[in-house]
Amino acid sequence: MSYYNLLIQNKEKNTPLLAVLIDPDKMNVKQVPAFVEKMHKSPVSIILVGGSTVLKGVTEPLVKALKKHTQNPVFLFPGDVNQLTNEADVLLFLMLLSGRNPEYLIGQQIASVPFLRDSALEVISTGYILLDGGKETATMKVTHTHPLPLTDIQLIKDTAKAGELIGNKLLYLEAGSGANHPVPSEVINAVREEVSIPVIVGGGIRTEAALLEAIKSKADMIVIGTAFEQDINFFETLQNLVISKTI
Ligand code: 1GP
Repeated sequence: MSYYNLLIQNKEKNTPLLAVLIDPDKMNVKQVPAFVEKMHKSPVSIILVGGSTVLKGVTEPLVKALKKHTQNPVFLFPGDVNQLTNEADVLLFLMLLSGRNPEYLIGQQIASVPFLRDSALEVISTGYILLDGGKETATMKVTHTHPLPLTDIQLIKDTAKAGELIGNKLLYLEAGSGANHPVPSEVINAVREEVSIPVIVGGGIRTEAALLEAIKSKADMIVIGTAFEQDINFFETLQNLVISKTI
């Protein structure tokens, strides 16, 4: 079964999946075994790998090391075409729906076709919506785009719906890595009611309370990066959460 079908099946359970985001610039292959050991004792079931700016050539060895130590699927979450590798399981094929920069709407996607044409990666079309997280994030700087304001829920819903109508299979609501505040639950709920495809939420989730908020608002997948980067023991705070481990 495809990972996308597993995500759809999981959506029906109304219990989110938890993913850890690893930035290949911030973890080296030697750190992988200890990281994976902690992850296996936590409810994290998916590993996202990617970043806004990642040095060429560092993603593939990292993914290879991860796959050597874990059965958990690795989803590429690339900031650009240089982060593609066949060592992963899935590619979140991102379209930056919140911005108006053609390079991140279609340019990088076309540039990746020579690689993808002969790749066995499962490609999942993903509408990426950058929302105001209270500070300037790397994604904003790299893509030269502005996030959508949280005050305009209608615009956020319309953007999400447009993504679904275009054919996106997933939506990613992003407050930005290291955001001051995560995507509020009313925004997650509004988008989830608007679309029928799974909704991923990430950015600025650093506390158990913030995570509980995302779980309560029924995000289909919750992504945490910085909190694990800063403290590998953050995994231990997650033991008793109601998280799905379907994947
Ligand atoms: C960033 O949504 C992810 O793309 C995770 O954000 O690093 O703030 O957890 P954090």
